[in-house]
Amino acid sequence: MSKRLSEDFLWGGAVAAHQLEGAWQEGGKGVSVADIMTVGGPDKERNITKGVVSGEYYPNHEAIDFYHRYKADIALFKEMGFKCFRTSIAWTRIYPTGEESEPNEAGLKFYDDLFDELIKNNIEPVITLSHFELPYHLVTKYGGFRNRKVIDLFVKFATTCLKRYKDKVKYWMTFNEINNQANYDNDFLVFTNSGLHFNPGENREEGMYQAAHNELVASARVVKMGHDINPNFQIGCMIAMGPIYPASMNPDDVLAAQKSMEKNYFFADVHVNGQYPAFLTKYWTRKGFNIDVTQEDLADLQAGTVDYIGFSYYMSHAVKKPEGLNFDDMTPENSQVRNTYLAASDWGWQIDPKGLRYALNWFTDKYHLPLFIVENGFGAYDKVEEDGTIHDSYRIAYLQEHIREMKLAVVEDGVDLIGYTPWGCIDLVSAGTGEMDKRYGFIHVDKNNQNEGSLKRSKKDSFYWFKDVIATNAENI
Ligand code: BGP
Repeated sequence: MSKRLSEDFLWGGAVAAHQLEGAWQEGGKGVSVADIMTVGGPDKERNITKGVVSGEYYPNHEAIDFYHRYKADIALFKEMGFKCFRTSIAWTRIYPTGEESEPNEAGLKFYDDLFDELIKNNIEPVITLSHFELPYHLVTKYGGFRNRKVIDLFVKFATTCLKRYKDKVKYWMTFNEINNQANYDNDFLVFTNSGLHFNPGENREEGMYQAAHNELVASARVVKMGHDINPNFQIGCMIAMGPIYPASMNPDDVLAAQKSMEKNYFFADVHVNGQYPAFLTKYWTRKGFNIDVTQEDLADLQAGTVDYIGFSYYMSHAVKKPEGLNFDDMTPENSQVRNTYLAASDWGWQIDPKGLRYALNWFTDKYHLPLFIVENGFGAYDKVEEDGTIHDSYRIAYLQEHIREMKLAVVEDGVDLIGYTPWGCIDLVSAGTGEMDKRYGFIHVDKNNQNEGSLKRSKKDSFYWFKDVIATNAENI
């Protein structure tokens, strides 16, 4: 087996439209769920407002103004040697409310131009169709993905994109981090994924499973449609992967970890195998959940299985079986514990490079499909020195350790890996907190949490480091 990554390994970077484009009302764009969220912080939740409220600051509205500056930014990606660039298509640029019968040509043209610019620079676009960008209108009118009507509207949007860009884009993903909503007690995660607000007294978990099912069906229909439009398309799912370890060698904790993995990652089972695993349908029965799953849905799931698994990896987790509760009643709140072997970022995300190797092997053992690491990175505060330099050694250290483990998974364990796109390759608005000062980039953007700054771009130390990693295909790591 080769000791090297393949020469066509897709090195690049990843972003999402709503976190960097800005221009929230330009080119006919409609309001998305990301446009109505304010800024939080390490200790403050991001607030979801009822529509756009005057006087509130919404960081995604301008973001880093990539919409107007993408040519210069792509030149910097090219300078780093990117082979690919992952971004999303903002649904509300194409169908501003989600319900128009015809797409918005200005929105389609923007992505034509963006993809042309990438291709001109030999950078392959890798495109997510839904990255926390649901039209807000579909929340107010239908309650988001809980309503089956939204399946059809998503398929319409996705089909428009797959047809329009069929000769420009080969790698697609359907729903970003679809499994985040497994944490159904978290208002932010269920809202950004599926546009869900729960009524008082409603069973949140059951509501989440219905919305998730509707998304899984929508995804499968889009995969099937995509393969008909262009058989060369590679269409993947996108899973937020944080392996869940047992807190001890107590068999109860080992089983607790396995059960938690099942609840978080069954989404991948459905995407890959085209059917629900038995542990989940039995769980629904025990809980008395009544999920609307039709015969047609089951056929759709079978017909639209994915070509690869895209995933994000930031950290791992650990669980302890809660005393006196059975496995069915475990939630992240009552079972997760800190891993005492690991340090954490300023936002409490525990740093675990070996967990990435573990994740790559776990996916491979379970699904036997090519993998694509489409997000990995270290959110940190950066300091700009007087002379304008930024010495982000902590970020280099994080990425270096993760790339080392990734390489081991490929060259020693034989994992089939398409590429690696670190998250937030240029500083952008944090999805979780809305902060600008939680930075991931190789490229610094002069803007802070208070909406101050010139938006000037500058290269951090990690820019030169990652350029060398790509140029040498990580030979020196
Ligand atoms: C993932 C999302 C991204 C991104 C990243 C970092 O959950 O797919 O959109 O933002 O995490 O998270 P955050 O921005 O909260 O630091």
